[in-house]
Amino acid sequence: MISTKPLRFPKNFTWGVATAAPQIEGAAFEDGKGESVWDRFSRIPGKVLNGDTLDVANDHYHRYPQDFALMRKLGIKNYRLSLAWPRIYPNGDGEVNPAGIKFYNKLIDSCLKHGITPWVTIFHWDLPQALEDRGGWTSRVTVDAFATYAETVVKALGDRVKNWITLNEIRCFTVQGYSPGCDKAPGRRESAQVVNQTYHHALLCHGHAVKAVRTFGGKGARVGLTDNSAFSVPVTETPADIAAARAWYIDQNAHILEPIYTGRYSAAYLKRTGKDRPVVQKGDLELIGQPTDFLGLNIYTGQFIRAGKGKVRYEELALPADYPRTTCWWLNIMPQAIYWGARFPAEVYGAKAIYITENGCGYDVEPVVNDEVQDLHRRDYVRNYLRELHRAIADGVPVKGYFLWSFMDNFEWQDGYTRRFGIVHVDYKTQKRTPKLSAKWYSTVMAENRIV
Ligand code: GBH
Repeated sequence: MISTKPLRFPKNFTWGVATAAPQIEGAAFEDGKGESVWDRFSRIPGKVLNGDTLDVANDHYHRYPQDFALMRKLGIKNYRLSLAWPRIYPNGDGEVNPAGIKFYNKLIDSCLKHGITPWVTIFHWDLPQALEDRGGWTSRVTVDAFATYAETVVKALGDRVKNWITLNEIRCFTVQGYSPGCDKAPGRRESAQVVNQTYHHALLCHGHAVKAVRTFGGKGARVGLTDNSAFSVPVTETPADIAAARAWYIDQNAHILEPIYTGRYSAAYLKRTGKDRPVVQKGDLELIGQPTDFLGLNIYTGQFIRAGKGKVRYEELALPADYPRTTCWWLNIMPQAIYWGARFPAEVYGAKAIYITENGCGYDVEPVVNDEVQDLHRRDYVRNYLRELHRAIADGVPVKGYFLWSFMDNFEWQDGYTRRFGIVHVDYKTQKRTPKLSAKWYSTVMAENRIV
């Protein structure tokens, strides 16, 4: 009989699932929670598909004990969640809302009681609207307010939470919220200089959060950023194309990963941005460049690159119209992105511990057969990415964990509730949760610590 060689993951590999507060909690105006930029943005006609709002979402605010029970049943041991800043500080700064702290205390206790380790993201895009009204990410007022918020939550939860993620995907709440043509909250249209300044302010917040964890996090606390870097895939795995893909990767991520890992903006970045470069104050880069414990990466897709001709270092290739993708126009299926996406930061910046803090896929249509959502497209997507992740580990890339996005279908930002990313199906009329085929498959992967 022919046997298959099991693709095992290292002992102690962290398997988990991820969500974010604004996408699942609902209770958008309950117990003193303030308005977030997404609460406001979703009410502007035409911004979110079908006019969907975050008001109720998955009602996780009231259903978290049942959700944790389901996670336990599926064998999920690690859960990446985020905290809603406007629940803790309804006005962004000023008075803390005790009901917000109380809610997260109860939630973390329940999570732990179900045998699940929480991985807490301090900020996942839901800026208090009150701060947006005072300039939002263009202003250092937001940075100061964030520093206080980060300190407050680390002090409140740090006795039980040991894994902290500072910010989720800086690009998505800066460039995609403040640039012409962008589609995310708050939907402003600012100049290149102002947009570069918003990155810089977000980087400062990352620094403040690292400081808060070091100061108040207690024993064993660890902290890192989650970035959605731009990921490249060499067209051929030959030295010339790999070098080209690496050069492209360095150029694309200079404004976020360089200052975090080197404590400076690279000469190439400063030259490229010229007079649009961010204004940097004394002490900023020291704050931003403090050592972290890991790098979180959300890897979904990539850009094909090959060596350029003559003096041109690289060539970006456009995808054919019929290239395989999910229902999301941007989510082209490219498993090798997870291989190179993990490998380049280890090689270029010396990242010592990498966690894939998100990977997954979204579809509008998922077949129901005999009452089961048979999402074989998701099972296939995840399996193919995991094979490439396994290859990265075998090649010596220090990948320590993987979190599947998402535990359950949820509010997919500008795509509302139409686009489903969950391994658990949510019926938004009844709030019934039903594990899909992919959830059962992933349960076996986690239990056996290998690709099945
Ligand atoms: C993640 O973002 C988010 O962290 C999560 O909240 C979300 O639900 C999940 O993925 C699924 O989307 O303007 O060309 O960049 C994923 C990264 C970056 C994907 C912005 C969509 C828009 C296309 N996102 N991108 S583009």
